[in-house]
Amino acid sequence: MTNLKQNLTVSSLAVFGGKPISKTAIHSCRPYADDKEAFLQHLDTAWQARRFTNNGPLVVELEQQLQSYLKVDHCIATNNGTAAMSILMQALGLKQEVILPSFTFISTAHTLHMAGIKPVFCDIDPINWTLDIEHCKQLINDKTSAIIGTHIWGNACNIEELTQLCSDKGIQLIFDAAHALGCTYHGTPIGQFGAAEVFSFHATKVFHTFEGGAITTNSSELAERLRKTRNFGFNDYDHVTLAGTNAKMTEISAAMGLASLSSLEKRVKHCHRAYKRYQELLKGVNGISFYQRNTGEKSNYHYIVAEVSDEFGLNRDELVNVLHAENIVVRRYFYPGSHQSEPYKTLYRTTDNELPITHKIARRVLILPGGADISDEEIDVTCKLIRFIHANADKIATILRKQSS
Ligand code: T4K
Repeated sequence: MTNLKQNLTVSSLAVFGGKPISKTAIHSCRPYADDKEAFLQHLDTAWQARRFTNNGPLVVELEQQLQSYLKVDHCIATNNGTAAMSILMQALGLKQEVILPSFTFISTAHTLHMAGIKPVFCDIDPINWTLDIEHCKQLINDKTSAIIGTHIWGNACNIEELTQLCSDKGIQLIFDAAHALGCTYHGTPIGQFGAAEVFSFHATKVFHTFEGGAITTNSSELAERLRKTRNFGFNDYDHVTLAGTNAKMTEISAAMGLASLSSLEKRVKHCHRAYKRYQELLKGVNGISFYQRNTGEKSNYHYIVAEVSDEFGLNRDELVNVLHAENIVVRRYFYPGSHQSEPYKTLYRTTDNELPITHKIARRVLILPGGADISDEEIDVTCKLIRFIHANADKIATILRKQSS
């Protein structure tokens, strides 16, 4: 699959017209596709029963298994993480202004905006890259109805301080745990903090249902409202008791979830090994450092997150261009930050000076090929290439910059 150029030279790089090092794309988060037999068995059950959606038995079973895995009272499965966040905002009655990090997937800002709520962008901590509490405090005003923290790359926010702050101010606290299945905070599984937490089970995640998501909460009253909101507000066959939408998970998605939940820990181990292999193979490369996981906590290591600084010799975007040409599809999650994406850039004009850490990290972050399906060979090729680029950075940068001027 890879075309290890034996004598790698600057002129043989694909960005300068050479053959790409990999014939097929090496992705940052290619979905895993094991457990096929188990998936087909679950699917057959749904097929025989002619039960494909509307809170079917596979969805109910998956919710129960997730509840016991996460040690939380309620799990409400949905058709994706964005819809889960949307019905949670609706069920909690969020309004006016909500504080969130700019450095997260754009879905959260969009969900607020589309519900008529102003997203107020907060900066991040320079080490953990989660909400900067001091900045949060400055942004709270009498219109603020909630704070949404993102447990970025599975690293928990400072939950204790955020909980205290929200309780002092009388506002809601919820968490975007899209990256955090299988991760802990103070040894407790993420999924039971704040009023509720939202997971994504998108195909690119460490546990997936093709598309899917879930909300977890210890509040029975909120769980009941969420179940109704997920299904058009129906209370029974005929009675609609609140405004709702269609955010239901299908039985096909639940079949995938049931087939692969028990192998989650195996995939976490694989991701951890991949992370350590990268650290080992890129040790000593100036200008490449790895995002630190919270000490003493369990992490799923699903995203291989690096930071590219000036010492590398090429800037992050130049490195991305060279790697993409070689068919190595590294990503810049979450560049340029939600505050610099439309419509927020034009509507609110939050400047980079107001969010200096977001600005810095968004320009340095590099998601390397990883995920539960990554092979040693793909990691080795990627690292070999990055080492070569670093060793020849002056020459490569000179040609690239001449070409673009
Ligand atoms: N909050 C946070 C913090 C999030 O990161 C996300 C989603 C959400 C909320 C919202 O949850 P969902 O509503 O999505 O459940 C991807 C995912 O679509 C998205 O779920 C994820 N975060 C985000 C970080 O990444 P894209 O547009 O970058 O995906 P795409 O299609 O470029 O795929 C990524 C890589 O994986 C590519 O190199 C191709 C490869 N791939 C992808 C798919 C889907 C495959 O090889 N096979 C596949 O089937 O957004």
